[in-house]
Order: sequence, then structure tokens, then C-alpha cells
Amino acid sequence: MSNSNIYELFYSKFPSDPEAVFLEHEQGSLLYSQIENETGKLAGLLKQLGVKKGDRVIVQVDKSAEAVLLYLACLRVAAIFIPLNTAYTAEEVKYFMGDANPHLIVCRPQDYETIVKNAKELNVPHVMTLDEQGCGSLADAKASAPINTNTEHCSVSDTACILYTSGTTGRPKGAMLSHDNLSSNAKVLHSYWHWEAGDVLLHALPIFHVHGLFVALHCALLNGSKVIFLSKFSLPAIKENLPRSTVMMGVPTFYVRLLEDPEFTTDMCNNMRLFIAGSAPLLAETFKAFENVSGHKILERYGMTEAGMITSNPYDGDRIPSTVGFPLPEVSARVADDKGNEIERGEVGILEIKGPNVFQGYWCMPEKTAEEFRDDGFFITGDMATMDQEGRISIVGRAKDLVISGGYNVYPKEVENAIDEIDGVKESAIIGVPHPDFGEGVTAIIIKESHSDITEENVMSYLKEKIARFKQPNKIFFLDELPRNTMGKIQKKALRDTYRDIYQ
Ligand code: MCA
Ligand code: AMP
Repeated sequence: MSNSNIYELFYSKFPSDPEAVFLEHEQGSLLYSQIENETGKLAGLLKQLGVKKGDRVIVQVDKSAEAVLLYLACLRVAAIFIPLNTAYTAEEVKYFMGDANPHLIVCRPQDYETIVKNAKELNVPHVMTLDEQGCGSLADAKASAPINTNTEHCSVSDTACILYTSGTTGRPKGAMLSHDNLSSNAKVLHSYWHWEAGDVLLHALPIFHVHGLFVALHCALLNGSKVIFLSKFSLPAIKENLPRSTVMMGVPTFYVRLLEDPEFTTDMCNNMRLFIAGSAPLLAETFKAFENVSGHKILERYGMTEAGMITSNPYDGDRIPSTVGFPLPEVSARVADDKGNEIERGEVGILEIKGPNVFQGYWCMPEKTAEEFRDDGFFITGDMATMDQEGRISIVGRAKDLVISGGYNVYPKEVENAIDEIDGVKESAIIGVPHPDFGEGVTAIIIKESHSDITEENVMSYLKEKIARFKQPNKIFFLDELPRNTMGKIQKKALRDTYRDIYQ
């Protein structure tokens, strides 16, 4: 039986030129010809630490070439790679440690003490560090580790990664993505977006989510392309590197910020072949303004942690603003009613999907997994959509209570739970309202207990330790009561209507 380990697929595409650059990063360059040896050393170290196939490795580190090598090394030993957003607080990370029961945690040096303390409590055997320069105890130990030349055999359904995604209950769930989920999606995107010889990817996304780690890096790896690897999104770095790039992927905020910059011009985009947007809705006005300035129609696609990329606007055909295009090859999609029955074209329903990209289930949560699949295997995305006669899909809303801020998902329940713990708070509601930079701004409406003198500052200082900065409200309002319907359910739509202009 052939080896479905996705590393084997990448390896088969490495360019034969020994000088071909994979990552051009702030400390120098990583060549394709170095990947095998460097990941071999890291894989040797992982094995020395006792990491076996199926063991979990949690990684919460800043973006660096070494972090990418660590990802590839985990694939090689068939450990399950679990990347975490660097914005997560110690308390959030402790939940993931308890849930995933990892064999190893790799963290930033500044977080080491806290993580070790929690690791002891939770019986996690090893904690190592890696900083943004690629230094730390992991790199030190790697230097003397035996080289592992093997790439572990994997079947199509073996889990390669777990990515945590919060939920409407407020408790994060680990979506298990198999080697085949990742490779099938990567191959489809590589072909659908016409990757070609000489393509250079401008990479400014974080590498702890699907967009930056899988969609962007996997396409480049399959193409043997050079990646201009920026540590984060910064306008000066983007403007400097666009003339040397051919492909860029970003969340809508990237494009909004570029448009606000008077120095961003058509000339900068002369070498560009493709701008791709996703993770949140791209406003039609952004699409049009970007076309006016750059001469490029942004290609918008739609995806989810549980399924990677699902639909895409066409490469050659019409890219229509406010639509997310067609289901990708091998992906079946239907717009359905709340029982999973397909409804008429043009009507609004819930998007359901099926295909080799759809995940294996939530880690240790079989009931949650079962709830989100229909009997015929379709996964319920929770996104409201329409499909036209040609099969083109538009995402028109969300059935799930979710706010997307700058491409990061914020589940209101999680923030409400944290606020409701505060002394003096009776209840709260979190809503997303239009925000010029982040798309949606996280906004809190709080009802105090009678006689409480709690202030906005009290709430913010409590949340600082509890939840990541991007989940914390941009604005807080205190009301006497929340609007409710006759069933007693909070009317979030009414709240969104009331506060819709607060960031304009
Ligand atoms: C930073 N801040 C944010 C966000 N990012 N607040 C709300 N929402 C955010 N997304 C906070 C910072 O902590 C800081 O707080 C303040 O806002 C200003 O930071 P700034 O420097 O302006 O922001 P930034 O560092 O430039 O980051 C903005 C960003 C970044 C570049 C848009 O958020 C980003 O890279 N987003 C990409 C997310 C992503 O990759 N999503 C893909 C998920 P303070 O001032 O208090 O310090 S994958 C997915 O969704 C699916 C599968 C898909 O379809 O792709
Ligand atoms: P995540 O859980 O981070 O994977 O976020 C997935 C969610 O992001 C989807 O369920 C959608 O609600 C949203 N999303 C991703 N891409 C798009 C897009 N192009 N347009 C609208 N929503 C999107």
C-alpha cells in the first residue's frame, strides 16, 4: 500500500535545483534541498523524546522557518500537529493541553515557565522552546539529535493535524484532519488556481490556521515555489515585496489596509498573477476599489477549519463580488433546509458539503461530530447560503452565532461566559457589527446586577487574563435589559441593528 503521508507528496515535488529557495525569511533563506535533512534532524529529536505515531505535539510559537520545519517533521513521524494562535492566554492554552493530552509542547521562551507549571499538573512529559529567530531549547537539542531518514507510513484516514475551533457552546473542539484531507485539498487548489513555474508566494498570514498553514504553504510546496515569508502583515513589507511576487493570499483586512495606503499603486502589482481572499466576507466595495487601483479582480474563496477550502471563484471565468464561486472539484455541496433536504436554487438555506476534504471528526467528541453530519455523510457548515442555477454559491449569513474579526473567529458564547463570571455582571450578549478594518468588531452589551458599580475597565482587565486579545470587545455598552423575543431568547439581530454604526 502506498504511503499517504502528505510529507511524501511534498517531497516528490521538491525542485531538483539544489539552490531553489523555499522560504525567504527575515533571518535568511531555507532551500528546498535543506528540508529533508533539517526535518530529519527534528524528526530524530522527536523520536528521541519518545514521540510516536498518533502522539499529539502542541505548538504555540511565533512565525519562523524553524516552525515550518517543525510542522513538516511532525508529519514525517506521523505525530499529530496542533498549532495554537499565539494570542491565546495561558488559561486558554491550559484547556488545549488538558484536552489534547500531548506528549510535547513547543512554546515561546517567554511562556515557558507558565507552560511547564501547567504541564506538570497535566502530566505532559516534555516542554521545549522556539523563538521568532528559530532559536531555543528545541533548536539546541536538534543540533545533537540523530537524523531520522524515514517518513512514517500513513493511511488516508490517519490524523495529521488537530485544529481547534470554538463552538456555539463556548467549548473549543479539535477538528481532526487526515493526511488525505490535506493532500486532496492541496492538489485541487494547486490545479484550480493554475499554479505555474516561477510563481512566488507573498506570505503574511499567521501559520497556526488553515489559511496560512495549509492553503498558502501547501500550494507553494506542491509547486516548488519560493515563499517570501513575512513574520506578520505589515504594509511597508507588503509594498516592498509585491513587485517580486506573483501570488498573495489574505484576509479581507489585508486588502482594506492596502487600499487605504496612498502609496499602493498599479505598478506595484505588475508582476502579480493572483490575489486571493477568504476567511471572512470580502465586501463588494473592496473588490471593486481594489480592481480600480491594482487592475486585479481578487479571487474570493470560502472554507472552514473542518474542511479546508470548499468553494472558489473561477480562475478563468467570472469572479463575481459577494459570491464565493463554485464547489471545488470532488466537493459536493447543497443548500438545504433544517432537515438536510435540498431546497430550490436561489433560496436561502444552510450549506452542507461532502468530499475528501471534510475532516474525520472532533477529537474525543463523537456526539458533537455526529450532530454536525447528516445520515448521508453531508457536513452541516452552519453558513447560510444561496446557490444559483449554475451552481454558484453566495454566503449570505450564519446560522451559527459567530463573529469574524480580521479573519479570526470569535464565538460569542465563549466571551459571554467569561464576562458572566465577573462579579456584578447579571448577563451579557456579544455581537459583531460592521468594522472598517476588521470586517466585524466584537461588541459587548452588559447588564449589571442591581447596585453594581462595575465599569468597562473592570471588565477589560478581567478579560485580559482570560481570553485572547482579538476576542476581547472593542466596545462595551451597559443596558438595563436585553431585548428578548416571546420565547425569552436574546434578539441579537435587534442589538446588531441598534449598534450597527458605532465603528463607522
Ligand atoms: C489584531 N488585533 C485584533 C485582530 N488582530 N483585534 C481584533 N481582530 C483581529 N483579527 C488587535 C491587536 O492585538 C492589537 O491590540 C490591535 O488589534 C491592533 O493590532 P494591529 O497591529 O492593527 O493588528 P495586526 O497585528 O496588524 O493584525 C491584524 C491582522 C491579523 C493582520 C488582520 O489579525 C491577521 O493576520 N489576521 C489573519 C487571521 C487568519 O489567518 N485567519 C484565517 C483563519 P492592542 O492594540 O490592544 O495591542 S482560517 C479560516 O478562517 C478558514 C479556514 C478560511 O476560510 O480561511
Ligand atoms: P474557521 O472556523 O476559522 O475555519 O472559519 C470558517 C468560517 O469563516 C466559515 O464557516 C464562514 O462563516 C467564514 N468564511 C470563510 N471564508 C469566507 C468567505 N469567503 N465569505 C464568507 N465567510 C467566509
